[in-house]
Amino acid sequence: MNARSRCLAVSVMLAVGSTGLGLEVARANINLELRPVYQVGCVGYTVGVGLYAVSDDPSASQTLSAMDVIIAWDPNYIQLLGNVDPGEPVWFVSTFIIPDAYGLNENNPPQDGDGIYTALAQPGEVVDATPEGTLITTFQFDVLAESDGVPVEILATAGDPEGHTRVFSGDGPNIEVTGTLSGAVVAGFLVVCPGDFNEDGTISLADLAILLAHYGTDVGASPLEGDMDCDGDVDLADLAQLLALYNTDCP
Ligand SMILES: [Ca+2]
Ligand SMILES: [Ca+2]
Ligand SMILES: [Ca+2]
Ligand SMILES: [Ca+2]
Repeated sequence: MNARSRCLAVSVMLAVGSTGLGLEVARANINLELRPVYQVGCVGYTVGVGLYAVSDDPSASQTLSAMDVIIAWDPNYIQLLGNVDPGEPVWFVSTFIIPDAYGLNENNPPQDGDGIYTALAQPGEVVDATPEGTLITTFQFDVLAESDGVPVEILATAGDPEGHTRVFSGDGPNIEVTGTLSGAVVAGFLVVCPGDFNEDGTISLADLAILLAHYGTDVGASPLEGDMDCDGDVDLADLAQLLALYNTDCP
């Protein structure tokens, strides 16, 4: 039995199972999520948007062998710089392949607001998608302009001819297990006066107090909460930058 007929046989069995027994027989799927769901980046700095594969079975991981993921963003506000993989899993392929079959990757990384990302597991290996979510890769964007928030989306389909976002199971060849797709929002914050968190025109004790109140925040700190270097945390590097500007006025 070749892969295609095996695939058909599985579909037929599932169809018979669901109608014949009146049971909900569905292969569990792998959802794709972009995280964090919302973040503020400073104009001129880089933010990371993580692509996660999430088992939709809350009690069990599922395996995957490959995926194509179409992402879309507003290039007027954020610019794709590429993607950075975590140390684990180690992908065989993890990039925006050019040329792709759908006219989506006019460049690597694509710059015009859409692109199709491909991940392939090492030959003969599979990758677990856990219920909590497995980080596949992190898309890096430069924040170009101020905004209340622009979406980074995962599109089900795009391109000409039409390409699809697809996740392939590690259980066998050509078994698609694409679940739900959910995106993220990136806001752009323009830092007018670094260190002036209360926006009164001077860097003083009130600003230091704000920084200290948020000191130790690991992720999600806003640029007005003491995050001087716009990396989302409030740590010693931020405190040092504030102290270097302490008791000065905004330029
Ligand atoms: Ca494109
Ligand atoms: Ca101030
Ligand atoms: Ca920081
Ligand atoms: Ca830091």
